[in-house]
Amino acid sequence: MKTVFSPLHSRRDVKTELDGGLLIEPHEKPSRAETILARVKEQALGEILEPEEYGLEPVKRVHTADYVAFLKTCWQEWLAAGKPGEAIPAVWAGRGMRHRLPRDIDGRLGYYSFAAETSISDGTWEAARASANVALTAQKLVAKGERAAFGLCRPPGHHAHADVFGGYCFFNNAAIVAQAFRDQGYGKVAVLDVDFHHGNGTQAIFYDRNDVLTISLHGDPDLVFPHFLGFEDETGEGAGEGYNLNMVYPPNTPYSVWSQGLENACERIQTFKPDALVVALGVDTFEEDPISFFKLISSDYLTLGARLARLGLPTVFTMEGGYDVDAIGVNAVNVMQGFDR
Ligand code: SP5
Ligand code: ZN
Repeated sequence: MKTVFSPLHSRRDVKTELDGGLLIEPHEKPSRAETILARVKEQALGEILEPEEYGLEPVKRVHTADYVAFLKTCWQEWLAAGKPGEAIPAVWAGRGMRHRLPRDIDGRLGYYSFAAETSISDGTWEAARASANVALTAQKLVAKGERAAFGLCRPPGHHAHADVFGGYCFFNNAAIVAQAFRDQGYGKVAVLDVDFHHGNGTQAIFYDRNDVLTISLHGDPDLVFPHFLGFEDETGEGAGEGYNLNMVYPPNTPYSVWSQGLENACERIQTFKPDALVVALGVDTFEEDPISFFKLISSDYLTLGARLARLGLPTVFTMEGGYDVDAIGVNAVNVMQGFDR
């Protein structure tokens, strides 16, 4: 399988993540992508390509123009306001307040975000743009006839809504790929999200549509991030009713249990008969992941990849989460090797 990778990912290198009341070194850090790339090379998975430039048009098919413009200038606005640290949202429109875009940067950060753990600094915009280009280049490879392609995206994307960032995500790479397939004439697309966390952004973007099926297996949002979306009674709305599927699992879930959800997902995908599949691939389901609570082991990722291959669909993988950097390369590449085998 071919891998798409951009060295520009390293332009996102924030120093802070608000966690446990402290500003810690971020879980979502450059070494994640470098470790996966090293494993791709070590295993000779296949050719490694740099992304092509697709501009902002395919990004704006799923994100609003004002949100994209905000991300572009956010860091400069923050600096211009004379703030000493990294840009961190700290105020939101709570219940009873107005969802109105303020002029001040603190207000604007809150308006365009849903969580405070995702700091912004110099280079975040460039890295997020490159990450979307990585995803779109992987999509193009598959549209041109590759059976599958690995978009080694960083930063990740699946938590980003049309106009909201958070969960380390800015542009929803999986959604951008799904929409690109649609815009190129693929009639139906399925997005399967196997990251430990709910793919809230992807769900929200396609919630009222029946041309993109969204499925996510994840830790119970009653217990973990993103807390306010991802429950099993969220099944889609309007034309999209029946085209969103959430499966939630408790702490210590092993592959033997999680994979029953995967089977459900695969059956739903087969009924849907999509023309392409996007896999939002997080490996934070790993037993040693520092912020998650599932118990998948490294060999499970080979089994996962093999199962996805049996769907027999043109498939684009977008890299999402996974924070045990020592194992992230083996686990992510195992999915690809299981798929190719
Ligand atoms: C793409 C992705 O996987 N995003 C995840 C974002 C999770 N953000 C909240 C993290 C909270 C971590 N708290 C960890 C406490 C562990 N002791
Ligand atoms: Zn995750």
